[in-house]
Amino acid sequence: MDELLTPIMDEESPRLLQTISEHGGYAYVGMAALAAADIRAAEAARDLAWEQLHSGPWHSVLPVWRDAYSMACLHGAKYHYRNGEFKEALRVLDMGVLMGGPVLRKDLDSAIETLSLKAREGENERFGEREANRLVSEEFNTAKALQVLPNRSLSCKLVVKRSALSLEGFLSEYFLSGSPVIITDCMAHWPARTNWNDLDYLKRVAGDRTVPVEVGKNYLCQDWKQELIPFSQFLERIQSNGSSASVPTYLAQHQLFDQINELRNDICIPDYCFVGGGELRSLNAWFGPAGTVTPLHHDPHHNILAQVVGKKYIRLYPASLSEELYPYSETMLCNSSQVDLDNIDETKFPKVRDLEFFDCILDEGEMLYIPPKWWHYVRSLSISFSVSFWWSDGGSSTAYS
Ligand SMILES: O=C(O)CCC(=O)C(=O)O
Repeated sequence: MDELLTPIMDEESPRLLQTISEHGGYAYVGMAALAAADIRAAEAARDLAWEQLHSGPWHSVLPVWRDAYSMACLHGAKYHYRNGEFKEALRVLDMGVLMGGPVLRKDLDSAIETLSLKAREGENERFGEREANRLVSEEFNTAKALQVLPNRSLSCKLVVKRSALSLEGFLSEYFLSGSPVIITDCMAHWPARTNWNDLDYLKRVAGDRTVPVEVGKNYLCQDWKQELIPFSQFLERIQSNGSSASVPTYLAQHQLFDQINELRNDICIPDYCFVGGGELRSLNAWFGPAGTVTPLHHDPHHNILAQVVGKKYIRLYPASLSEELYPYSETMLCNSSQVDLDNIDETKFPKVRDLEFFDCILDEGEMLYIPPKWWHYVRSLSISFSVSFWWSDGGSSTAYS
């Protein structure tokens, strides 16, 4: 019989189950023992692990429960695979990738690869010669865009643009002095530049995958929430999200490229990220409709934000202006500003009004370098798909002003 192979789970199960019972997870261990042959037991085990994952703050969850969750997902996926329920198997495996632990990750990834190959069988005929069904059209009107942008947009200092900037130029003129720059003409060779504006391509490589999305105005708002949905549903939502009144769904700051190999193969890590001798920290996807807003905040890393599809407005304030930008005092939010740039309360935040900033409209095929700790506000002006590359400092860049 055709089976999903899980060599690591086969080897690691006794040790994992032993650890789980040492931590009192007898009900889980009982269910897991039956899970290979009984889908209801596999689902019950998954529910028990899920409860543990949600029993407190994420960092306080015992790591073995994350591996327990992966294990139950793998049992469920094996059952669905045997029954020819490939989409369901993929959904369960993605849940394991998104919520599970590291020990069984390789089994999850290779099972996903097997299922993706299965889904591709016979697709060449269907996806051969055809017109691309484009996600974003060329039309754009700056005057119209300005109507939705924060006051004073594009009236202060524009971020400098450099075409195909050399690594030496990047290091000496921007990286070492901690200054932002837009680099053009450096990502034309990425397959993503054509593939990601092709709706059929995105549906084909990722349609059945489960992804985490944010729903609501932005993460500082009360009604903001997170959901796990199929990527095909996400694509439908962003296409129907034309009216500015609707609440945007944003696939934001997600390590999508660790999850979906086909999309990882569409991008290249810019050489600029290796300048300074630091380490690449994370690659994140930012994919959503027009009107998504990432409120004013700063991050500790160097950042290249590569605009693959669509356009974004970005405003930057130097790190030296932190005092004037009223950061939240709570630890969790201390890198976010209390100032809503879309609606500044000047009585509460009088110092912001006349502050100088840099801004730009980042266009398809352009990369923006954001130095560490620089405050940034980002608003998408069309359907937009960007990738951020964060890397740490190797000790050579000193000026964050
Ligand atoms: O594109 C966005 O919405 C936000 C990007 C961002 O904040 C980042 O790359 O650090």
